[in-house]
Amino acid sequence: MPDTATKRAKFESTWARIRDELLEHISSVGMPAEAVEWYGKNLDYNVPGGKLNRGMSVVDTAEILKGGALDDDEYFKAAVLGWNVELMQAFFLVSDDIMDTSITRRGQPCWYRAPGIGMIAINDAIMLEGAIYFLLKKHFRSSPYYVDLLELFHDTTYQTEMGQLIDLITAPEDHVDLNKFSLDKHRLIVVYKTAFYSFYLPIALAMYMSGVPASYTLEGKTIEPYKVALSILVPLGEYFQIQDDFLDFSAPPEQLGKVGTDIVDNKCSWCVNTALALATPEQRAVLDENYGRKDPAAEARVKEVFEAVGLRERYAAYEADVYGRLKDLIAGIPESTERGTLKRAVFTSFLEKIYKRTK
Ligand code: DMA
Ligand code: MG
Ligand code: MG
Ligand code: MG
Repeated sequence: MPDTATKRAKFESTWARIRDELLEHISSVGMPAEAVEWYGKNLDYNVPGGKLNRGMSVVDTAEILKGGALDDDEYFKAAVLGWNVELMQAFFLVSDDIMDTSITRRGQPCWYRAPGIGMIAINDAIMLEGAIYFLLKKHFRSSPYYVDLLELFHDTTYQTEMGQLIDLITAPEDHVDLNKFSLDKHRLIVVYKTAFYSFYLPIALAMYMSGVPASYTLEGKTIEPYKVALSILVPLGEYFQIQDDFLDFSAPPEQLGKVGTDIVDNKCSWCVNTALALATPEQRAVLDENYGRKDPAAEARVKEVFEAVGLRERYAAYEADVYGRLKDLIAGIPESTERGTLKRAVFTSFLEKIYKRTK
């Protein structure tokens, strides 16, 4: 198999065609040149600059399920689905940065803070979402699994929005009450706001494209492959968001590409929940006084408590433990060499992409 850089370059090379299809379409329905130009900037600024893990996972999974290289047509179809996941990600991130009052994303100002953009970014986010359904219709309208794709994108969007809702209402701007946080609440938030769209969506898309049926029989047992996939990808997504929470506190912005805002934003993150469980009464008082305050000195005092309770060591222990548990879960997946069935490598490949990530 080609190395990651080669795979990435191949996936990135399909973006220009997809972008042109979107721009040609809005031009063909009569949008003026300045609208086409605006949309082009929106697409270029917000879609291709990330890690592309989600998008590339569609292609990788399709290859693993086929058991060999995709032909040009199969590759392009998988890439369209992959870029659709990246479009969905861009739609969520542009909105998320407004709601989280974030500063930077992927090493540049958040789109709503870029010169001349402001709240037009809300409509730009909604147009990024619209692009998904334009591309699905254009490339999959005559596929037998078109409705499955549509439902999957719609259901996943709705789940993510529910997750964003509970993320936001658990973090009111004007009222800090750390008693309302818990690791159970955290799990619910992260499964809904991250795991479904970042983990289940790309794999399930590749499964539909590869003709994986809703159920099949293996050694006399009925397997429901989409449910099996969900049962691995939800805990994998939970791990990924815990990494996101930890990096928000611990990683230098130059490395992360974004400035962490969780402490100032009063977020129910893994870090504050873990610190609450470890804090002495004095440390707890510091957290109560300083968490969720729009003041860099208060944020620094919270970070001191995070360091003092040993959050970095806790995180390292959590990561080692969850990696082992996920490996065991994956090893338990019933597998066969038959076409159209689930393969363990789909999940190992995704796990290895995120294990010990630093950005
Ligand atoms: C991520 O939440 C969830 C979505 C749906 C974008 P977040 O605010 O922790 O993301 P980030 O740290 O990238 O702003
Ligand atoms: Mg955010
Ligand atoms: Mg957020
Ligand atoms: Mg975050």
